[in-house]
Amino acid sequence: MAVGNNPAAQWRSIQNLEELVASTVRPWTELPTETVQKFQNDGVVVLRQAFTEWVEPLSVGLDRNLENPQAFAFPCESISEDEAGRFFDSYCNWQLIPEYLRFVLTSPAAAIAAQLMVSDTAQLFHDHAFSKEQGTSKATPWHHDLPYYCIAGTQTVSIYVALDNTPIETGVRFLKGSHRGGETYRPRDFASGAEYENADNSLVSVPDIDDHSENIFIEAVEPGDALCFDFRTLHGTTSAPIEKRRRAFSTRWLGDDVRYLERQGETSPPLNDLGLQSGDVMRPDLFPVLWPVSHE
Ligand SMILES: O=C(O)CCC(=O)C(=O)O
Repeated sequence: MAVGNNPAAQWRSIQNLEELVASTVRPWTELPTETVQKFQNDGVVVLRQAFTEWVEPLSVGLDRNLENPQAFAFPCESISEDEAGRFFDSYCNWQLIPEYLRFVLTSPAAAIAAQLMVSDTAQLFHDHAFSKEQGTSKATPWHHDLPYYCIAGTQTVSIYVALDNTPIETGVRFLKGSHRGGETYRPRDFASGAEYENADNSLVSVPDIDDHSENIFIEAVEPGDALCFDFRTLHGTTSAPIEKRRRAFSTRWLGDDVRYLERQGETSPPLNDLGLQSGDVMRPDLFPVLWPVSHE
């Protein structure tokens, strides 16, 4: 497959989503107050073994995604033929991959998201799966996720569930407190590291970040651990070679204050046809509100 993002299958495949949401239950898992405070303060926290029982089904789901990328939505390859390894990601597949669907509808992710965001509601934005194969030595460029997305708001979280053991050298690093910096950084292409074209002059370039400064949050993770981070928190990796494949399955969550935002440049996912105007609530028929559980 060519490097880059290739729209493939239509992700909006479920017609009776409301019914499905109403007929499923997402469990409550209480987070310690200190964990929520740490997330609010640092913009990132690790939850150890929060999703252990999900590692196997999510790995099966990701295998479907990896083996037949074109059968699913937005597969993306970030390694060209003259580079070693494979860096694959794909998003908006929760309606297409049964294991991902079960995770969003029945795992504690929604309850965890609501608590971390300090939000009454948790609305699913999308899922995003990643796989870096052995031999890949491509850095994930430093970036934060908010400007890639057609939304504005401060109550957001990605819950990035590790599916493999990942040592400190090749794990995702975060710049602690960067979600509170007030800047919005120009999105960058994962394959080239170059900035996307964007007419929005309020966006600034990501500054040089010292990978080893004391403000860096980096943790070795095991399968079932979750890295939870605000959409505004800067993150990236070094180019240390991947010695054993490292996969992760992430879900992206929106809280009470999030609204649609018409961006001036390309967004990723490219959700250009939502029929919304800046300031509108994100459509619950496409982005279901999964917390609170309606019939509890
Ligand atoms: O796994 C990676 O290298 C990148 C993850 C990432 O950028 C994200 O989850 O937003």
